[in-house]
Amino acid sequence: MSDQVTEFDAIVIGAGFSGLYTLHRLRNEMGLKVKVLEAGGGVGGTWYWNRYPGARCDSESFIYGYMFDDKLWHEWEWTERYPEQPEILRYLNHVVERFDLARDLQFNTKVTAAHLDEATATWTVATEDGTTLSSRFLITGVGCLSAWNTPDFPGIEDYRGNKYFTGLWPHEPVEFTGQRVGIIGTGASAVQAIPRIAQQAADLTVFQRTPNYIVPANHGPVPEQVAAERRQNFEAIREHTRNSAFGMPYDFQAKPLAEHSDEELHEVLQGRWDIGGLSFMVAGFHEPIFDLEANLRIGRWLDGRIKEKVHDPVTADLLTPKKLTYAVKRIPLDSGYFETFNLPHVHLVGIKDNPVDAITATGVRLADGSEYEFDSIVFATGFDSTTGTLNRIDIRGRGGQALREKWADGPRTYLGMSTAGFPNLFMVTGPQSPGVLSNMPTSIEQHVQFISQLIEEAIGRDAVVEPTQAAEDAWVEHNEVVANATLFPLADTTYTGANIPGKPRRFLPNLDTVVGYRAKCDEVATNDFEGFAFASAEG
Ligand code: N01
Repeated sequence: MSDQVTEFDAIVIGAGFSGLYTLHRLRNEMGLKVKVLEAGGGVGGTWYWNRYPGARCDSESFIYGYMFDDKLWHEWEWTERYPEQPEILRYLNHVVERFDLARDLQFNTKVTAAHLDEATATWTVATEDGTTLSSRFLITGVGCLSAWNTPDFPGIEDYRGNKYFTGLWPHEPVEFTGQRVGIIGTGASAVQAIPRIAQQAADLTVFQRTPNYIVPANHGPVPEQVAAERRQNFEAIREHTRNSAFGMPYDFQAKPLAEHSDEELHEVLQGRWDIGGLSFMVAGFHEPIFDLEANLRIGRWLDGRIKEKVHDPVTADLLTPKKLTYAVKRIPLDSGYFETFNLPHVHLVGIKDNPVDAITATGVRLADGSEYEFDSIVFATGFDSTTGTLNRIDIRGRGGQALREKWADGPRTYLGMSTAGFPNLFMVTGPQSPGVLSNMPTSIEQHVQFISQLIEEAIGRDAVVEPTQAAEDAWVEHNEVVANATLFPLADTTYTGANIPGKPRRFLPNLDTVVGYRAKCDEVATNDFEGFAFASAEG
């Protein structure tokens, strides 16, 4: 330990998309001494842990990657329309090699605390193995979906069968052949996993709390002609992606929804349905985000698709959302999800009004006393999204204030990248930035570029930098105003924190859109980093 370097210009927490690009930017381009600390045994962040069957990204592969380096984008060939989890890891390892990042990545190192020493304006970072390191700047690249949500089901520890968590899947292959399997949760992860598990299991029971609208992925190889056109149009695609609503190169329909007859609407929606993917929404209509009747109109059309796919009317009805859902809840992408419920060995159990009472030694018991026996249970119960991972680290700023205490009633940030009282601390895709409501690599690149500009400015002024209280207050209020102009806050979702018992109900992502948020950040940078205070590093 003694001859190891422990003092850095910058420490980065996390070696996913955020951490890798931050390292490249700060070390390779700005010449800083940087260390990246990563809890996992390799790069990937959420992709390192989420290895469940069927795990792949719902953003299309041609936009799910870094765009800051033309050569990197051109030299990497994704094999299919959506990148599968193992391929994303191969891509990120290629990035590591390409930019010589490995020497400053430290794996199997879980950060437990980061405390500010105000006198020296340094951060002291503690890890689970008892090591401490220090740095002038601290950047969190912890991702929005890294704090697994394991519901507090009584008896979970006593279950004698195999337990799996989608967000913490074993590295070795998991075999369900011949087994009775139960799965709790029907979010985006479960929608990917269920058809694959059903192929192996002798009997599969799906416990559903809330049904969701789900759009076909239409996964498969990308035709060579399409790939060639994209290669030719890379610069236009990049511009479009960066200047779009959700970090995807699509635009909403120009003609208002209300001006469509039912026949015209059917034609547009069927066209988008046949193409598949998240573009169903982001190249569809924007009105359902703001207007309940418009939202329910799309919902009714989607109800019809569920009825077409699911043969048993009772099951189809159970799979059909009964309240505001479309667009305001993350749309999972489907590769045979609904059809899986037509298989005789697959059963759907609604648990909205009959919740899980306990996990027993042999399976699941519901509130009405009914019991189910399983060889394996899969918990696809999601994440304490956006704030969970940050709050699990004991981060303390000025006066020893804990970040989790400051955020006890919900996160307070400026631009989702900084928070008052925590100088020289920057968050990539933090709360109140577009985060999970955008194609992550697009947002990550923009954040890292902004943060590194700010760090450069602080170094140039020999200063510590943090947002003013006034700028933070205004940003928090602005986020609420923008969110409250939409239907998003009305739905019980991960965006509002409603999936985690006791979590304050706050709308977590910023809704200015990727292009609007980027414009705001650019304006801040142009106006001498308006809203940030630079103080002498001497204290
Ligand atoms: O988690 P979720 P996820 N009792 O929170 C249920 C990203 N992602 O891992 O809806 C019973 O969506 C819960 O029910 P309800 C994507 O951003 C990306 O599937 O809260 N059930 C829900 O059905 C996504 O948004 C990709 O009522 C309980 C499920 O568990 C995010 O990850 C792929 C329960 C959790 O669904 C999270 O998706 C997959 C309880 N106590 C995921 N607690 C790609 O792009 C929770 N549930 C690849």
